[in-house]
Amino acid sequence: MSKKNIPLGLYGITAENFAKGKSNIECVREMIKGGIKIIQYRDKNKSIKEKVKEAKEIAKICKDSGVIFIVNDHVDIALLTGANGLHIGQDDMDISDVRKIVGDDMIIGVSTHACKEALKAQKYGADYIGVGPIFPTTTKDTKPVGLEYLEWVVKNITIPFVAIGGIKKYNINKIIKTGAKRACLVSEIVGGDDIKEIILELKSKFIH
Ligand code: TZP
Ligand code: MG
Repeated sequence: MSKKNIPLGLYGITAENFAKGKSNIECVREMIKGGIKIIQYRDKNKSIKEKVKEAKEIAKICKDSGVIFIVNDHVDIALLTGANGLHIGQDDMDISDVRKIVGDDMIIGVSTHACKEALKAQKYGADYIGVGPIFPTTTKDTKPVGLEYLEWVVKNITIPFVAIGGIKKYNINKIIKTGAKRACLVSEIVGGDDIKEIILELKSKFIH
């Protein structure tokens, strides 16, 4: 299997604010118990010191479980923790500059909200893109792009992509119907009373 394989199915992201008192570490452990194979460490509130501590711990948990570990925003933390990947947004460094820093083996993921951003990410060497927010969400302050953009990506983009934003148990079928093979549900998973149970239920909806 390529070192850059992006697993099909669910993509997990930490979000302590939505996790009903559970820590990021606890959420990661439960997501892995549910069978999630790729986890992104994302935290917009903690100090760098706290993020480094947490990221190191999550990196170890992921490594011990054979789960792909991605760091959001921080190229330094990704390198420091030996992460498999770095996830960046549209206002971050250019992909080609990130590539120069992280080398060829690290996965680079890029959030996209429009066709031209997806094409650009693909052209400049992203290993996967995030596609969304598909539906309205309170987890991120970006306006929803709708299913049409996802449908366009399914038809026109050849690198792996992950649908994200406002996806819940009750609407994930709309995502799957487009032909998308990967989805990220942030608050629906970490905010669940039983994270493992929710993941098992969601996973059963993906037929590969
Ligand atoms: N990027 C696009 S939408 C989003 C991110 C990180 C948040 C998605 O969170 P939720 O709770 O699944 O709507
Ligand atoms: Mg970012």
